[in-house]
Amino acid sequence: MTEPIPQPAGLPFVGNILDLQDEVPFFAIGRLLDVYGPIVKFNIMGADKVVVGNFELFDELCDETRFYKLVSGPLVEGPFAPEVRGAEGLFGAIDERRDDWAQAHRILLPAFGPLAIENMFPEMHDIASQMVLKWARQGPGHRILAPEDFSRLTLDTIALCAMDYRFNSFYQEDMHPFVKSMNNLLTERSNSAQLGGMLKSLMPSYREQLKQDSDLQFQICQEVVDHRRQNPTEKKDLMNAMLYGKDPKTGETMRDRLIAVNMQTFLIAGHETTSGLLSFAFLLMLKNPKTFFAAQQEVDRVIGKDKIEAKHLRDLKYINAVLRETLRLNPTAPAFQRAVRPENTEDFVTIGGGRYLIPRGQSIICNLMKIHTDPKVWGDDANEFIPERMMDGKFEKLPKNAWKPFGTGVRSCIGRAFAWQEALLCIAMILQNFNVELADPDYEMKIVQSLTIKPKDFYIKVSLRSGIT
Ligand code: MNH
Repeated sequence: MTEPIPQPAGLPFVGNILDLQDEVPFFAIGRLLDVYGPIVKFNIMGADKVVVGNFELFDELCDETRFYKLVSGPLVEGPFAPEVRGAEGLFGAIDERRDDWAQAHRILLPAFGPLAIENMFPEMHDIASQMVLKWARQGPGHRILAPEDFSRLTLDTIALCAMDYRFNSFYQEDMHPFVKSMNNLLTERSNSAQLGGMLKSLMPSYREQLKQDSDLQFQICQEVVDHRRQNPTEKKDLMNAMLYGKDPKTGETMRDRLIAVNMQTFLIAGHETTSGLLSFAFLLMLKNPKTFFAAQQEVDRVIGKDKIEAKHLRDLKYINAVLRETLRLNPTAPAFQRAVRPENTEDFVTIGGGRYLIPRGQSIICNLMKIHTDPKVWGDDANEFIPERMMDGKFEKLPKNAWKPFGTGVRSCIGRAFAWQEALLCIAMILQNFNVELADPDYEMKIVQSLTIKPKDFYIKVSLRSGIT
């Protein structure tokens, strides 16, 4: 009744590593799905990986009664093992049964709620204004490397909103050491599936570098925690929520090490993904100029020349749809893992109507780009950028698990409302102030992957529409 999961023939010891060579490791997996079908298995250095790439199988894996998020691999091994780090952050926690995850989740959920996020609006506005001023001063001839300035924006925003810390990235040519170490860390960790990366990862000097990068970030976060302990404020930011928030279940507060690890998590998870979203949104709009003008007209209609306020954002229906459609085609966190729930003690379960056997403890990688472009859900124009399909009640009518760029279940993104407000505000402010064009009119999208994806060498030029608003 069951059938084997298709797997390309591999080599002894290294397994299928040669099938996975690509500048973008993620695309190599996409190619395997194109060749072998909606589910494929491969082996890297003795570890089996299963990848799923259509809606039907994914829908089944989203069932929280049967599957859950289980983290395995380099993210929780070696220097990143929880015992070594002394605390588990929300994102990387091995599973939802871990005490650190459960405590931080209960304390932080309200701190990321709608009201708390709206209170962060003035700080988000502050940082977005810095970017707009910089662009205005640079003038219309200047080539702006969009992903870089969007990274400045999202890093400065999360640091200001989460811990009242100013990186002041718009006043610096070079990216902050935190960003450099983070980029190293993310790229190198995802490259460890590559042949070169794999060989490198066997070298002690290289592992030492990874650890140093991570330690540097942790240290910066620890210093900010210490600083706040010594200089308390009334501010309702995430730092105070973590320092003083009591777990509703146990009445306990978070320990400093756990606070620092989660701060590091927010700085990483909260900045790359959102900056990628902004980059892809502009790229897709500029490649489909009608959508750019529709978005700009919406800003003119809803906000005009007024100062942007939180209440305006609700009425930006078209830009809202632009963001949804952007994350459908380019989910900036392009994959996540599901595994059989530990409550299930069977050695194997089946998926796909009994077709495929999945062993207990096996992580299944969900390839969002493939799932989000399944023609059975999205039709023959699944690969086209059409924001209209995400508005006027159509989004709500989609199958429940058709659009999942923020993950699923209890482990889904805690920062979703934060990212959304930040992205809407940033796009609105840019469109209100500038006309935007591709600096290289023939630019074709090239994607680079670290842990997230973003467009490579994507330059824009902007010219002021009138005075700055
Ligand atoms: Mn975020 C989890 C995508 C913005 C903090 N995020 C996830 C997951 C996805 C994701 C997917 C689930 C991963 C998994 O199942 O393994 N996140 C995004 C995207 C954006 C984003 C596409 C922006 C766009 N995330 C943010 C922001 C923050 C944040 C902003 C913080 C300020 N995300 C998290 C945290 C988790 C998470 C923390 C882990 C939640 C948990 O496991 O409890």
